[in-house]
Amino acid sequence: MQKRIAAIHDISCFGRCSLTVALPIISSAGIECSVIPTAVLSTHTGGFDAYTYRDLTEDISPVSNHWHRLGLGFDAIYTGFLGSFEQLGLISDFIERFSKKGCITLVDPVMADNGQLYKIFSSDFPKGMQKLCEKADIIVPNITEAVFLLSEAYKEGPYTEEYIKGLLKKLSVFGCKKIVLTGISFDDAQLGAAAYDCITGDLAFIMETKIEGFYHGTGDVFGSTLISALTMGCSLNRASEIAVGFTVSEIKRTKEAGTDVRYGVNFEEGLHKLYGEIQVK
Ligand code: PXL
Repeated sequence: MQKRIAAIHDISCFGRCSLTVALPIISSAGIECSVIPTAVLSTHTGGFDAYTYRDLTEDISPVSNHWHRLGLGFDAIYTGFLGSFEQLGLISDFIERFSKKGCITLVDPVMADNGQLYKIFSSDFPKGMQKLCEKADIIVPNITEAVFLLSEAYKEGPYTEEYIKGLLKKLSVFGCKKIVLTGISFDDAQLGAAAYDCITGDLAFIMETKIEGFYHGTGDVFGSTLISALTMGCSLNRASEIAVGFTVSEIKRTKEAGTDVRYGVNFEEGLHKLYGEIQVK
């Protein structure tokens, strides 16, 4: 039977992130993608002035209630950028209501990057996000989000293996089963992710050659690819390899084209590769 994912993110109308990334990637994997938009913005918040912002907090419970009455179910729930502090609780309730047995809940604690909390979030947001992470099977923080979840100070990379292992161990106390920590580096040449199984203790580093430049929406390209691969039955390590590989190849194409980094990555021209790669034989 065809798989179905509920993707809960904002719609940034321009700039390739959140739902404008999650929908096409999940669909290209052959998975039905239902959406709950958390906010509508004219652009994402990274580098554009005077973007519009419509908070959709009031719509979440009515959508959830309607879906409940329809008896809908999901093979995975994938959450990202939330539009208000209150949404943390509403999405937590949504997860309790809709995560049936076998449903994979992936929480991307989108709130910070490069050592900084996004300006639109209050300083108590990370504590609230920690509670939502406790509801997840898998969390996919970047290093900045990991230290905010742990109330630790941010350190610039490169990192030592001990430091990364320490972060993963501390994050695993939240009770999730798996963690994929993104944006890790052990030297100046490579960048990648750590895939950690909190139950078995298995840890894999998936590293690729670093491409200079900070491209927006890459976390969403990564998360959408990861949840698609996991939903189709890939192991954590295989799904992480596919997600790192796809994200890096799409950044490469964008860098070669010389596109403004705020415009996100050209993943559209790589989507045709995903379907075949994600199917488990
Ligand atoms: O890609 C993360 C993201 C999602 N949504 C909005 C953002 C960002 C990152 O800056 O601003 C609105």
